[in-house]
Amino acid sequence: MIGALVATAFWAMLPAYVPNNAAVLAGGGRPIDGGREWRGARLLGDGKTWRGTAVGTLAGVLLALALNALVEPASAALGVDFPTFALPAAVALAFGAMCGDIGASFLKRRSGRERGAAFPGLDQLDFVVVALGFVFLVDTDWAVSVFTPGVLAVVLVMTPILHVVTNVGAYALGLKNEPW
Ligand code: CTP
Ligand code: K
Ligand code: MG
Repeated sequence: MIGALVATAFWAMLPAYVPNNAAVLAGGGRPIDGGREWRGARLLGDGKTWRGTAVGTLAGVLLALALNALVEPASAALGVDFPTFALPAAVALAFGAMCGDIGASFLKRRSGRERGAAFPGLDQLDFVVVALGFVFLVDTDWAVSVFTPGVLAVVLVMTPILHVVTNVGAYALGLKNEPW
């Protein structure tokens, strides 16, 4: 029962989990804010780039399409009724994750935090909250059927744990400048 909830939560959120990690690998180039400042600090900072955002979003969408192709064998193997992703839902999850991360950087700069500074709580949940918000807006019936209260509860507990583990791992591998 809990295993099925965890498996469903992980499957349904994978298109939102991958973009931030893909952005770390792809990042660089022109910052979204073009170097502009607002109220004495960068609008977003050099850590939010057009290329990272585009590649991150694309990676999440492609992952959703790959999961669609695997849905039958995966469901049969685990005995779980995994959902497929319509394109609008996939885009909402992937682009929502990137927007949540960008929004968090905006808040970090407003609160005097330099690029790379930690903001515990926000760092671990920003992308999930916006990804879920977007997908509930864009594909409401699908989102309501997939993200039941049980699945949502698992997402809120599991995401910070996965975030910490993947970021410490990326830092240890030298892919990321900070372990958060
Ligand atoms: N990245 C990017 N574009 C994005 C998000 C991330 O290019 N939309 C890349 C950047 O190279 C960034 C790295 O991924 O430095 C790590 O992402 P993150 O930790 O979110 O950015 P920070 O550099 O820590 O900046 P901030 O303090 O604004 O979060
Ligand atoms: K971040
Ligand atoms: Mg960071």
